[in-house]
Amino acid sequence: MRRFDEPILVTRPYLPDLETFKAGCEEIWRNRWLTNNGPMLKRFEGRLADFLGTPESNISLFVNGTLALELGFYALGLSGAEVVTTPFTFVATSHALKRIGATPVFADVDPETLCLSPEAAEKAITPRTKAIVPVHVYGHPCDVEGFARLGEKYGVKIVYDAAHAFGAGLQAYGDMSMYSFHPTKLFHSCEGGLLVFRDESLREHLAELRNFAIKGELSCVDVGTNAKMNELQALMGLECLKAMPEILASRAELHAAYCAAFAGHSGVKFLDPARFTTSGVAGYSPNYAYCPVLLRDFETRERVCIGLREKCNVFARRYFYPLLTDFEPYAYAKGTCPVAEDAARRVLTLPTYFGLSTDDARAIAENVMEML
Ligand code: T4K
Repeated sequence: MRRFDEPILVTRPYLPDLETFKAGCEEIWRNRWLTNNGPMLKRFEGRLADFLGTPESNISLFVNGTLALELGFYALGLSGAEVVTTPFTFVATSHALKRIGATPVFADVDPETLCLSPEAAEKAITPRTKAIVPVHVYGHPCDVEGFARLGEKYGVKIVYDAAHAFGAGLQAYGDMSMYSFHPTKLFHSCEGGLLVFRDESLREHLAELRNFAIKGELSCVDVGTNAKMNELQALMGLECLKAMPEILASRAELHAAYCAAFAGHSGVKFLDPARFTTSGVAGYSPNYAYCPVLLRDFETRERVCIGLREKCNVFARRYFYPLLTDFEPYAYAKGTCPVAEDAARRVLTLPTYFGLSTDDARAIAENVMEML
């Protein structure tokens, strides 16, 4: 069993070259402009649009992913509606719905990706349903074609929580997608959130909503909030964006190293991140933002998770356990999604980040196998 001298955390943020970052700070100092739609923010929006191949008129930046989701849901008119979504996610997905007065209706997940299943979602649709909110969980692409069919058949919006999926090439799908730029994501801007939307007429409303919905000095057109990204965040995002190819390559390498190290072990099940990826045609693929494995049962998962901490100094995490429906605000749906419930009790997300070596990944895998 290998004990690491320094703690190995589930993730570490990519950090750009400090001297280049300082040069960007000097520019901010010269501008003496720190937030409220500043020049760094505009440059960052431009570079993101280029990176995604999406017009700037169809994207909008926010201070974090949660407020981006909340304002996106609000701008799409989902207040008061039922929205079909997944319990296998971070609490922010459902919190953002609840906070605008929508009701999350939970449907089960696909066992191979742990993303919302279109078949299960369809069964949960009622006349009050206005949207479906799937999550590209761990950066695994959802069955985007299946959801597009549901959107058309029932006339409901498809809004992706793509918090984990930046760089996976999924921006052309759904009415809207939200990317989180939190430091625990493979790409970040210290904190941040990006909305990509199909209807460009939303851009102006979203820009108002993130700035209190004030218009000029003399009018206020809606109940907005303060969700503006500041200039230092935008600078961090600009610098990290330069490294996206290396960041993506390192995640894919680590995923391959873990797969090879565990190859054929009956006690460790890998998901199928590329299950809904029609490579070459649609141009999207998993970004391997996280490395989840399913262990045999709850007791094994707990033993391995605690053993890694205590014996090996490795801090794997149980994303996403407890399941949302175990939490008080969503307990009304407890017991309704058996696939998600089983996965939450068996999942362990292993460390993966730019700077972790494939040798370290192999050593972590060997430690796990010794504890099975
Ligand atoms: N939708 C989904 C599906 C999401 O997963 C999230 C966020 C959102 C929406 C909302 O997006 P944001 O509003 O966050 O943009 C983390 C993050 O806080 C959260 O952003 C993320 N999902 C969630 C899955 O994970 P914690 O409580 O696990 O974070 P924490 O502080 O324990 O950090 C995790 C590991 O990363 C630790 O081992 C320490 C390390 N770390 C963390 C930070 C912040 C660093 O090494 N450096 C750092 O700067 O929630």
